[in-house]
Amino acid sequence: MRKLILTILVLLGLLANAQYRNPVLSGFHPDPSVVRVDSDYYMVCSSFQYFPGVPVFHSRDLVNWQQIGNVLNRPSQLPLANATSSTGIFAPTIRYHAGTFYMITTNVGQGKDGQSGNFLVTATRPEGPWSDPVWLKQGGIDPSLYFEDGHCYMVSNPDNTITLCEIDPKTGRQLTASRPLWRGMGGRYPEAPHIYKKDGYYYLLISEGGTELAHSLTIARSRRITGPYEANPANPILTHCSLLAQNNLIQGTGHGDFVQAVDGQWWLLCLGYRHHNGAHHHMGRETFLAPVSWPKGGWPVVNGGEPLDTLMEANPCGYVPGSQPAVVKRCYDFHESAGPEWIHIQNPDESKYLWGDGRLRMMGSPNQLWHNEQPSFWGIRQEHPTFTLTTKISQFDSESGDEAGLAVYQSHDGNVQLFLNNFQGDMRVKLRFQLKSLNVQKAERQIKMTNGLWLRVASDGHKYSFYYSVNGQKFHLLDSFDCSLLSSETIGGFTGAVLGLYVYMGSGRHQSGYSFADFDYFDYEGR
Ligand code: 6LW
Repeated sequence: MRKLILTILVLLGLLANAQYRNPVLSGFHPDPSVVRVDSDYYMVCSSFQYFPGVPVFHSRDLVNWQQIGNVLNRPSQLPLANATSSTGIFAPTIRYHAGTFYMITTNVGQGKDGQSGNFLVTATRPEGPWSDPVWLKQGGIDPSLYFEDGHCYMVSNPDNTITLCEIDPKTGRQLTASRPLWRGMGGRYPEAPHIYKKDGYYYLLISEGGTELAHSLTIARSRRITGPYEANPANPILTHCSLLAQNNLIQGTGHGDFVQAVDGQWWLLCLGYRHHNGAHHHMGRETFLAPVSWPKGGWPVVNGGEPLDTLMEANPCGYVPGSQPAVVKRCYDFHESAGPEWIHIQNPDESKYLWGDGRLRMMGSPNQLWHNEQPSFWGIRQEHPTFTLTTKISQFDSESGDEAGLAVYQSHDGNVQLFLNNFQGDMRVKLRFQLKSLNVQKAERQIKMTNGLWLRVASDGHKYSFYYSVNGQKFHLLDSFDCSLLSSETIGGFTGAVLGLYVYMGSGRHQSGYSFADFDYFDYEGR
């Protein structure tokens, strides 16, 4: 019966000349790792300095993904005190073995005893709860797991060398010495290793070239897991650093994981980024999907050897053509839990975020967004180049120097704030950007707040525009900025834009209590 349904789905897809749009997970969702359990797929991504960490997504067709939770949602699993931007959680791997889900990753600069450290956590359900960390000895980043015949192998990249050891996943004890396997084809940063077994070969998929324009996927294989590994003569199996792909909107493709679908077809989920305004990307590294074939001779070929595109002529099993939404609306009115997609910068003080009764009351922090020290901030990733986001501040209990508003936050080194400021008892709306050592106030208007203040940020993919309104009907433009101001090329780092609410106590009132702002809603529409 199941076979029949699968065949019908495949035939329907062929008839429909199926296409899907890339990225399948847009916005700052890098370093994807994927696993299939029966007809369900689960994917995880990196989360860096944000809490909760390691978002988990579910899909039935590899194209449409829904976030079902976060692997690391307790401070005991994810200590992030003083995690600077782009430290914290690097690339995770998700695997499933004998009824247990495993997620293995690195907490950079924030691990056990303040060191970078690799650890794994386990769960019986992908949405959690996940265990506390089991710390591992082998260093390097981008750890991955491979299970076979009662053995559990770990690979990572200490000293820029893909290295293997056997571990006891229950205790974290290392059972065999760390053994170098491969250094790639000579590109910088050989990383992101994953092992798969097919037709008697162990395949070792890695990335090299760095997570920028030269990023590449390369592969080697061996009859024994411990090697020696021979490199694919046709490496790299994916890169957009080629004459063929140089003008492609998608760049930096690499860091991927294979998965075999229910119908036997293989797929790659990998990261890449979309350039806007020339050679800049501000939405971080996103997740792309591509078909993988294994022609005779046994080396995998990604997307028939062609570069990836935003429109892919391929048909994952179970995918219904046209089912990717063109418009995504997310209206949060704070009556219920805000959802797993909401993130804080570092570990939050939960008592500062009170929601319910249709408003979010956020207590201020003495730390500004550029301080890199646990500001009061709560937001979601910018997932669409074109979007509009509106919020309303209905109450601002403040003293002179305090501020509350909206921020487009790429890192502590690059963010834009649109905010209400108590200036010696007057209410002012202001716009400011932080760009490395530049801190510039761009606009200021004195306002009368009777019904509240509405703040809006909108983007057409090229610039961010910032508006305010005192009645919720007529919005006034304060200023616009080129999106490349917040790009990874301008600021650096591994993260992309996050859109959030924040409250800052510049007044010093925190010594006697808290300033707070009430936000009535957070209304996001992306295209
Ligand atoms: C990650 C590495 C990489 O650990 O960037 O693109 C690092 N690949 O594999 C941070 O995401």
